[in-house]
Amino acid sequence: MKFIKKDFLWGGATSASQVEGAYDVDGKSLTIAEMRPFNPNLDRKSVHELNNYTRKDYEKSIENKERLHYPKRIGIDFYHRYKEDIALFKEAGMNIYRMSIAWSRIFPNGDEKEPNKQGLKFYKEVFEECKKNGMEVMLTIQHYDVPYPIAKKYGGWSNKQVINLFVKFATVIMKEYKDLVKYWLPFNEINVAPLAPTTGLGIFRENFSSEKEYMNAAYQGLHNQFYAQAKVIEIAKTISSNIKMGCMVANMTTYSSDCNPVNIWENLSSQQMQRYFYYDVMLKGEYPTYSKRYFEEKGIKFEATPEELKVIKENNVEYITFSYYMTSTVSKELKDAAGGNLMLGGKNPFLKATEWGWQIDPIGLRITLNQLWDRYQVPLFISENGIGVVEQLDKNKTVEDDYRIEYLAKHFEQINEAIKDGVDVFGYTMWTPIDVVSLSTNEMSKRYGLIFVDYDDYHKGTGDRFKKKSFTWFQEFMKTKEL
Ligand code: BGP
Repeated sequence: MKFIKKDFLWGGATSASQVEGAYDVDGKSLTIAEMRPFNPNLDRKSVHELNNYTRKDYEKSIENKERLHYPKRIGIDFYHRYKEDIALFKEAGMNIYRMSIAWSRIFPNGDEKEPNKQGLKFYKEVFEECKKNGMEVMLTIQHYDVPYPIAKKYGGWSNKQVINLFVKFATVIMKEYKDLVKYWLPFNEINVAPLAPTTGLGIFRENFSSEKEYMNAAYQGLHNQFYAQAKVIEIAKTISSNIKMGCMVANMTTYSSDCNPVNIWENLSSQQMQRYFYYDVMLKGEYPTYSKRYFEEKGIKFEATPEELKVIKENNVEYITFSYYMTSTVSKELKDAAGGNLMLGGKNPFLKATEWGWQIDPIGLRITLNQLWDRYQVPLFISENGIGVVEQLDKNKTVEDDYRIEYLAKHFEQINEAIKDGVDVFGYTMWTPIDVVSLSTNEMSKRYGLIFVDYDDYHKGTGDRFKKKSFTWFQEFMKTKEL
């Protein structure tokens, strides 16, 4: 395929808690991510039930010295092997690496006076390694890994004190890394917060007397993140003009299940509250009118002061990044059954799905890019996209992952089409350049990488890295893509 855009950023994305391991090394504290229970027997299509784990389930894991049941505590040992990994990303031809920084390494308790020097040193070395290898860094400041001490002492993001802790953390790292990191994303998939409050906000259901209180806390937490992000943008302007602030949304594009206007409306209103609401707040700086009706009808209440709203209004992001894995469908019937909160929508008879039920839709990416461009007219970046598959090394110590090559090639083609449509897309980081621990299932066996990592779900294996067929394909694509 001939890709028409020359100065395009191509790379891979990972997150701290899914790759680093070394969960208790050099002063780091435990995070929510590393305490998330692991249930290897769970049916693949119902992994989202993991959101029902309770505080007790999480806390039990602190006592549990059996680290193997908590795969994120070992990750792929990126903490010790990052040089090897970054060299492989370079060899693949990548010119950007999206990664995240663990708050728990910099302020392990959240409220220390001084940052942890060992944590700062680790990331400086990683960023320098990226520079040395000709890669830009895109840095997510929080990627689903609220430090447990913050969840415990402050009750997570619904507490406004957490805003100050986060802003302090972000300020420290912006000052420290302003010359090494160009692209900054305060929160990963900010729209997942109300859908999975423990993962996104570090708040637990049992801390609230009713479901209603819990939802109020979730939206309070979300508002606090919107405000914290705007505050960070405000401060960034005083630190360096080199810092480019963007947002990151799990872009759950859906279609109406048919052409019945009833369903078309339900789809639109669901797209408003699951996608546009977030972009609207972060790009237009205001809570959109439709959200006010939604909150009123659902009885959702949270505190947003005039001062906070002013900061949100005045400090918007410069560009949009989003994750794109699949699309699904929406109907009134489905929505009613899910109580309005559809995480995974309905089936689309025109699409094939992965083992986890994620429906593969390359054209949906072109549709999404056009929709976002029409509505916001800011540069767009696909910060996650990829296919999770159960894989094993074959006798030649590789994986013949033709399905991944097909998945990536078809999505690249649609990005190209969107660029021809006139959409301003400036980069792409695949999820993932290398196998990592899965976010939702906590397994190693849901693999996304161009590079195979020799660990199983119980971390048996050498941890060694092996190139899959898709690695060579991508390398070739990088050499031959341009006109
Ligand atoms: C996104 C997250 C990533 C990631 C990816 C794949 O929502 O930002 O952290 O892991 O999804 O999800 P999973 O690992 O559950 O397959």
